[in-house]
Amino acid sequence: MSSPLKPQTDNWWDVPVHWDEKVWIGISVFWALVLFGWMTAWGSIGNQTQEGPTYQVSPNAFQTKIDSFKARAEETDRGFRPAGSDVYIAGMRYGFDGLPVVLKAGKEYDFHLSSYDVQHGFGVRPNDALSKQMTLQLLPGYEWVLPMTFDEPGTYHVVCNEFCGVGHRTMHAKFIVEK
Ligand SMILES: [Cu+2]
Repeated sequence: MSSPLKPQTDNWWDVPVHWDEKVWIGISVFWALVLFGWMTAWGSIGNQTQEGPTYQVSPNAFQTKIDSFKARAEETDRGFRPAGSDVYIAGMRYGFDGLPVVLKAGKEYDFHLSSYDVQHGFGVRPNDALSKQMTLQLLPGYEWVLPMTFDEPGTYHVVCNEFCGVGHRTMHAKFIVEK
């Protein structure tokens, strides 16, 4: 079968670029630079960028912190955490240690995030709007401290979205935000 394209006869590779094509190339390059600059700037000025100090911690040491966090939560009604306190969460095959907890809406909490074994995802989404998802990473050996505030009361669903083994799809947890 022959090609449906007609063979070129003239020196088509040596034809100057037409002026309107140059204009479009210029617009594309300009827009690419705008987007690149915006992406870089948003890392500093965007208020949804998650930033917080990270400390080295062994999984055992972090488990000790989680255990004392859970013991303190048991002293309160349904694991309620007072505003301004610290919340400790560890990913592990296959669950989240430290959850569930009950938080106060509109109040800032310092979340301490780590993992006991491998890298896990920490995807948080309100139960009634599952597409509104925020995704963070839980890394073994590191404790990431992030101040977070949940303004809307409700149940928040936590999933692992970093494939971590055969039981990955069963990694679910939740926390509750009250008015
Ligand atoms: Cu996983």
